Amino acid sequence: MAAPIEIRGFQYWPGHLDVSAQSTLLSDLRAVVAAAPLYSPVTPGGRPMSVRMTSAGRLGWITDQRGYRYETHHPAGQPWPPIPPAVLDIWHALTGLARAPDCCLVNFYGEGAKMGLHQDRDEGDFSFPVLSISLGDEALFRMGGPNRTDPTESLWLKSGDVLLMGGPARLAWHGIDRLRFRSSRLLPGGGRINLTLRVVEGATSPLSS
Ligand code: MD6
Ligand code: FE
Repeated sequence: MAAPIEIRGFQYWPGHLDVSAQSTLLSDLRAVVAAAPLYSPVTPGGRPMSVRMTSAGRLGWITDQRGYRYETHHPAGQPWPPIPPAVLDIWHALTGLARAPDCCLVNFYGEGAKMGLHQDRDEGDFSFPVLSISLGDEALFRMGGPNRTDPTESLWLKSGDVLLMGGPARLAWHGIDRLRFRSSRLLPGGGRINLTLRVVEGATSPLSS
């Protein structure tokens, strides 16, 4: 395994997945989306997000007028499908953890979609990292520090790139400013898929009730 590049505490493996591994993941994700269709989430403030979203795993991340949280079921009522084994393999190989993630959040970016600067802090234990896998069109990823006003640095994430946000960077602010729509040929209609793998366990999890 090649050593990752370190940027602002993030560990970055550019081109970790070759085209054949990317295609395999894509077909696995088509099965996920068939069982748990992408939907357009709304922020707690009532704003529609420009990405479409679904999840795989024991828990899925949800946002709606009631807030940000993890749920055991898709908004349409079915349980989330399992995380594809090929995705779990990447998690175990790059994190070195025996513990499997509870959630694989799937974000789909169509033309013009972006994601505002945020922290990932709905999980119960920040000692576990978040692993991100990019597929499809290139996207401008902005990385900051633990405070919203910390200086930021940007990076074009490409299809097959993998990024780990752990340790001191676990609560870093980050977001996607824009896409180079149709810069990749992986998705026939263009667009980008980002997978984020998370351990959710903890007292705030809905599983504890
Ligand atoms: C994206 N990524 O790449 C958005 N979160 O589309 C994230 O929000 C993210 O890349 C946590 C850890 C790594 C990430
Ligand atoms: Fe995030």
